[in-house]
Amino acid sequence: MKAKQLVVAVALAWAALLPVAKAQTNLVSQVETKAQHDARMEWWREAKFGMFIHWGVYSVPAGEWNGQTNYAEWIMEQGQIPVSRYEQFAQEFNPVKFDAKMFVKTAKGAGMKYMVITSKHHDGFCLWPSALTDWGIKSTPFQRDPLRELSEECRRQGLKFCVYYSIMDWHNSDWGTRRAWNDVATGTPDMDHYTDYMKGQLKELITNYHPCVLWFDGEWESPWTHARGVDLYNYLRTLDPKLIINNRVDKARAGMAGMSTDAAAVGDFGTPEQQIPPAGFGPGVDWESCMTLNDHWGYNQHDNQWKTPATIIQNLCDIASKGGNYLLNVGPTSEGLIPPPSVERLAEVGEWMKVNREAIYGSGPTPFGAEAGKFSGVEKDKDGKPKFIPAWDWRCTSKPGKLYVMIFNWPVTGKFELAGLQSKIKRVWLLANHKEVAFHQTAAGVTLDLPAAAPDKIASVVCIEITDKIARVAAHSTL
Ligand code: H79
Repeated sequence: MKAKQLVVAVALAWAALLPVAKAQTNLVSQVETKAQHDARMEWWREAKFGMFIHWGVYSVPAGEWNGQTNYAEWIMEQGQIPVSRYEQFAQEFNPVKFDAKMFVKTAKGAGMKYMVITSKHHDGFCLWPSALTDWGIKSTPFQRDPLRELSEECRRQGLKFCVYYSIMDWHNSDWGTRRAWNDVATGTPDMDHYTDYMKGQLKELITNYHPCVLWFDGEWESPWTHARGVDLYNYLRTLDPKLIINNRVDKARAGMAGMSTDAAAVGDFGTPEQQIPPAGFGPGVDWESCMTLNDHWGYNQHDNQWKTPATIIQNLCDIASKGGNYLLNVGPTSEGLIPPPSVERLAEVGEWMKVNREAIYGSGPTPFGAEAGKFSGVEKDKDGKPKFIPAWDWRCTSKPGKLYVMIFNWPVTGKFELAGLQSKIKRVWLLANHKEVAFHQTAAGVTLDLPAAAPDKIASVVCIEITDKIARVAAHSTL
């Protein structure tokens, strides 16, 4: 790669900060103005960071079946476990250590603003006492309702409570692609009947627990159709006009990249899974990257591949700088505990958020373009030649009149050059200690005179206050 790289950041990055109407082609959005849509999405856009919870009867085998140890919430399917055998796990699901207060406190302590819990995963097991099936918490020794406890506790502690619901159902007799090992199913699959079941269950969830988001999944198999997705989306919005619904309610998701490919698709936000898009998607496109803390969603007793606090915090910065939300997963045990390695890491994220929260909540994307943060552009080798420092060096978020530069690799020279910034700077300071940072602004950009040592070993945030409402950034060369 050549040392000199032209980064074309201007037009796109500039546009990323301007409110531009999104083409709304789906049925419901036609009766919702842009202002109404923005009002409905407001808390979600502001929140930026949420907790995903994958919890169900699969936490009993804890990833292990027939000598294999790499399973989790897909264990029934991947192990081809006869459903009658799988059902027996319910008798061992007795999470007496479950404490909604601790769950919510753990999320809140990490700086998360919402939680999304699996009300029903692909195995069909219901984490609430549904009147429409016995397959769920009702068939366990645990005669409590985790969704009620969590939704009430979320309300008490000021978190938004949301639920995941799988469209695909490996247990229900009516799901159209019934598995050969479903030895409890009877009759012939009937998707109309199944859709009524789903609607009945979703009505229970909305009426009883008032979720703020419905997070669908398992939409890809052929029995689910675009028409069913549109109908379901409209039905749910009728039950609760404020509800936010992800794009997996429809059929247009481009695999794990997660964004809808069809303008006619319904759904309020895109859902990249286990990945962060290389850049944002421009104005008017809402998205949320969901990711695991180790290598599984559901609890796996053998999985110790925990991400470091640095990775988690830098992922959060990266996602925010591209205009997305971060939905970070925990997989509680069958005793009802969030694994301690998860709790420890989330606490570290919380320490960072305590200091740097204003760079994340309610922030907009970087005006410099997603590529700009790859190089600081000021490091020189001993011969005075420009030298690359490791990729993904810094990220930036924005708010009216402010830029937040989140530096991952502190420049050894203490000089940090932000090429291309044209807005007049009023003041620069470090969030970590509120100390002012001297700066030198020229037509080419600004050089910050940082202290020798990074105030935060993972991501130090510099706030740049500018006189303009929106950062003006020129096309620039980073080196
Ligand atoms: O709940 C967690 C996982 O159990 C679930 N989604 C997260 C949030 C998940 N479902 N499937 N997968 C993860 C991986 C499956 C991927 C595939 Fe496909 C299904 C490959 C082919 C069919 C999705 C649809 C990707 C391409 C088409």
